[in-house]
Amino acid sequence: MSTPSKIQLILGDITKLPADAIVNAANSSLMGGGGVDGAIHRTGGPAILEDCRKIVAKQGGCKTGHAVITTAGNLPAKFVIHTVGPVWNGGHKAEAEKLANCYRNALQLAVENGCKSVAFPCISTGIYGYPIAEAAEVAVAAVQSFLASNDSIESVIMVCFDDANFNAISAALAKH
Ligand code: AR6
Repeated sequence: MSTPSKIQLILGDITKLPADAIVNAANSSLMGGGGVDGAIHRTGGPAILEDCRKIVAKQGGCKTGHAVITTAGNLPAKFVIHTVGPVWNGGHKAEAEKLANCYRNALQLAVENGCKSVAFPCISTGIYGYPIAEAAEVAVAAVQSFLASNDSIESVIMVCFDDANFNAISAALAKH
């Protein structure tokens, strides 16, 4: 059974959310970047990058679709879960599966760290060029299927930074 009532949709800045974990759309280096990644490191401060460096020293970065967890530094959240979305490549390079893995693996890591509320940005829909409507379908399906099989997450907040993503997630939620 799916649990759509656990999913909230908001238009806004993910760095402002007091969720147990916020998810970062990072890159494999874990060394920061533009978009939401830049905003999270800028607002959260150097403690996040320090944790990322420790992870890189241990495991050498983060593969596409995988996730790692760090402190949230000065952010109102407790943790940042960094996941690496796929770069859009026309849709024939398993982009949908890799994007779904981002949501699943981030939620799994949240569960393992006792998080009850998790906020996501629209992974891969910025610099990585994933078409917004397709990304929204994948995101909503992946989150709903995770919530259907796991009771410990109480709230997933889909945080959209623009109207196009907000409308796409809203349409995907209405459909599923
Ligand atoms: N809060 C919520 N969403 C945001 C925010 C914010 N503060 N800022 C941007 N977004 P992007 P990607 C939205 O480009 O496509 C970085 O350089 C944005 O409007 O941040 O996965 C990384 O280091 C878009 O809808 O991530 C990687 O190299 C969504 O977040 C690369 O970009 C994702 O856009 C990852 O690209």
